[in-house]
Amino acid sequence: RIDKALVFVTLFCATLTGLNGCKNKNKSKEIQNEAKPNVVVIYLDDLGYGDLGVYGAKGLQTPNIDNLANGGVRFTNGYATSATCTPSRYGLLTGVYPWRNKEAKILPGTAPLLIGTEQMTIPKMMKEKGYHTGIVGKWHLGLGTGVVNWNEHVKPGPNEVGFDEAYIMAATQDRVPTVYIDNGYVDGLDPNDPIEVNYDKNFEGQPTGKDNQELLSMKWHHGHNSSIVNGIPRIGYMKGGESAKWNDVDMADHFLKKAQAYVKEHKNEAFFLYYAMQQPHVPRTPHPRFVGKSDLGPRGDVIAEADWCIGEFMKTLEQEGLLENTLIVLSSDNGPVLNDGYYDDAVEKLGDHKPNGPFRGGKYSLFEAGVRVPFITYWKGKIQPVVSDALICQVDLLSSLAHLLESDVKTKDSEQLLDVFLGKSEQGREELVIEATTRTAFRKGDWIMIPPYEGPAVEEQVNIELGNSSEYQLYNLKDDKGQQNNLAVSNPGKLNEMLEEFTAIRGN
Ligand code: NG6
Ligand code: CA
Repeated sequence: RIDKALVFVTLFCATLTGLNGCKNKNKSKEIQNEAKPNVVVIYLDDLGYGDLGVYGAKGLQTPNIDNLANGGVRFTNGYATSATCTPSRYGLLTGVYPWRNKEAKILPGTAPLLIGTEQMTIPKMMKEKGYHTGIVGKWHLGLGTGVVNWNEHVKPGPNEVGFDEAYIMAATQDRVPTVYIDNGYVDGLDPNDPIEVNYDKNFEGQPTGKDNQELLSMKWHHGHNSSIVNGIPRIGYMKGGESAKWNDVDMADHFLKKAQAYVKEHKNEAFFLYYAMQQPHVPRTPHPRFVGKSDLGPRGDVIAEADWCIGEFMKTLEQEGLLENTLIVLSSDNGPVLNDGYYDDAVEKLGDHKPNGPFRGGKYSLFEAGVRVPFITYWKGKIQPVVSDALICQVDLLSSLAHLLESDVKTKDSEQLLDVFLGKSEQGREELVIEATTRTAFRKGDWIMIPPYEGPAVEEQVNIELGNSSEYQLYNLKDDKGQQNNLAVSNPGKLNEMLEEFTAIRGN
């Protein structure tokens, strides 16, 4: 009889476990969860410091991201490592300053994998701790080892540097190949219509943005005059792969569905998800549901679209009962740009919105707005709402997440600042080296020092001040957020101190 009763209880428990019913089982799951929270990094592309409601946006609403910020830590001194995409993503995932790698520049769609397969990465560190790891969205860190055949297994790529699952676009929305890649295989490819990609020359007889303006639904301003896909001229040439080509206006929904499916599939194990959204990078192609959602034209509309996606994604976490057990980090890979190569009204409809917030410069710039980005952490029940002025950088996530997971992984450049990320401490970094198109500058405390660089003061095509000058520049960001008052001449003591420490870190 006792045996029978036991069997019955066990069966009863087994049945209820799925419905969160059996106490003992749940307890062990709780203990496991306590030590192994899920981590989600939501990474936007070219979103500026001032582009969110909570950071002062005008003519555009971002209620879902604002909710995260208002319920978590909103950083005012949060940095990407670099003012462009590839290097920032490299710094985020490897915990190594991108300027240490000479190849960490904006990559074409045919570039080889930038991260060494032996290198430590956030997903690798998490895998070592028993996590399942996934990426959905923009990769832009190179694929393969040289010449890639897009019709075969494309590797090495994200799967070889720590991601168990990878559903990506290879480079950017404005670069070929304009297809999704599902764990190394082009999604939806018809073997009878193979893909060819070339960044140097066109395939015979294929129309281009340069020669076939009549075929365009979006006009190029600079660059972006090679192959035409969905009426949009791109960077680079591509032939074939018709059935695999993405639909630009559906991209946000497509990635969202993949991110939601990933969560649902892995809700019963600890997971790390890198959700790398394409907005508001060019070409800005809001789904028709979002056209006109902002006063700012397509650039504002796609930010509203991204915000909606994040709201839907949060709903999924909530519905799956994962909110209390998931740390969310939201940031952007670099600062804002208006005209980045297409005519899309970003300049014309700007109104009094300030994508760069109070800062000078923008994408590509060594001034603050190139790298100072929205930075938010959220963890329901674990993080108390606060605005933090602590100095932090995306490069610090590797060591800090390692600490959270009780892993001893650490890199020289990645500081362990878990308490800062959790809003329990304001003791951030002392100093930081920032980078923009291979140039570097040095922040220490409230001060920033930009050494002299050759090159134009303004990149005319995008109308952004790059930070180049023949003089040293020294600013006190506390009183001078907009970097208007160069103190290099009046404060030579500070300049020398900064220069010495900067040189020691840069090693030249
Ligand atoms: C630039 C492109 C720009 C954008 C950028 C990469 C031209 C003229 N400009 O070369 O449009 O694609 O690369 O942006 O082609 S990033 O956010 O991925 O770094
Ligand atoms: Ca970017």
